[in-house]
Amino acid sequence: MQTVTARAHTNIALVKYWGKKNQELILPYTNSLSLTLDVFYTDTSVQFDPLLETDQFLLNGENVTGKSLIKVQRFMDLIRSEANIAMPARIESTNHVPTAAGLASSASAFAALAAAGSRAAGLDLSLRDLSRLARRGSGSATRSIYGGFVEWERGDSDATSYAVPIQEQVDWDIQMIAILLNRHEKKVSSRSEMANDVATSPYYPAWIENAQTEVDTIKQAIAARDLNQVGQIAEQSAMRMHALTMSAVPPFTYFEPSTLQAIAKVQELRAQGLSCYYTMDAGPNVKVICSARETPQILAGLSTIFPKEQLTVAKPGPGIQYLPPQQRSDL
Ligand code: 2P0
Repeated sequence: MQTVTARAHTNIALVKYWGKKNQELILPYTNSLSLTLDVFYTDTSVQFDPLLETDQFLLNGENVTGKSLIKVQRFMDLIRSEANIAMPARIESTNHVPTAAGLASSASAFAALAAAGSRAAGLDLSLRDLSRLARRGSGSATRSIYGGFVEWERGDSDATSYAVPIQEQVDWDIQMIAILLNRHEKKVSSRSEMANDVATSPYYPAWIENAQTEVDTIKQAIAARDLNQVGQIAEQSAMRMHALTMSAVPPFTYFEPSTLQAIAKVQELRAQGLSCYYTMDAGPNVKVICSARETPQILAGLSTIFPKEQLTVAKPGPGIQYLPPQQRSDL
């Protein structure tokens, strides 16, 4: 059967997804809203092959086994069942995202696998159905099907939980600076930590209650192209999410000392009149929301404490793309 290659870009949530009401279907308690980025992406090729005994998965040229392979095989089972085929597949992924360092590699990984896998199996899914399929691999992947600003509507069933584009072509000045503080694989997965926070944080009901207001307000701010309002809500949502980890049993934080240093620097630059805001995901790394116009000054400020190699500028990026095999970046 034919080999299909897809590219998906990662996304950073401005209003975070944190907690599932259905673990199996990955249905979240709340809506979330993200910005897809241009520089972090995954290329994935899938070919179904009746001669294989089992699914094979190569990530960055290395054979993947164990839990990660099982997660991918289960996802491929969803595709096989929908396409009514039984053949194993050969899957090759190249990640242009620091894996598991809090830069949401699972978002681009499962979005790319959903797109390449479904098409290689002969399915021709709509973007909405691709988003629903990607969701079954990883919640944040739901949003990586689209470019620009994207909302994940939580829905209440497999059929009604999917992403919708809010502003695919971002025609105003907003971007991010990713501060890479730690490349190492995180010790506590977002999947297990968010489940524990739902179960044990006394603040979880308040998280659910506030989320919709944040989504509604940030959508107005995006429509008004108001960077300061977008940034304020993003900071609020990030800090509330991290407050859930700190208020769980046992208490936990993804923050490292350098995370707090970065936050303090962003606050200092803002006090100097620059429009910059921070957000953190399930890891210590900090992403700074700012304009391209002020990025040189913000980079200069950040580089007083972080080496330039740790600072990556990312612009709004596109949705899912299919690539001819020769366009794969690693070939
Ligand atoms: C988000 N994160 O909205 C939130 C904010 C990290 C912090 O979605 O269990 O890998 O696969 O659904 O999507 C990261 O968690 O978790 C995430 P699963 P996922 O981007």
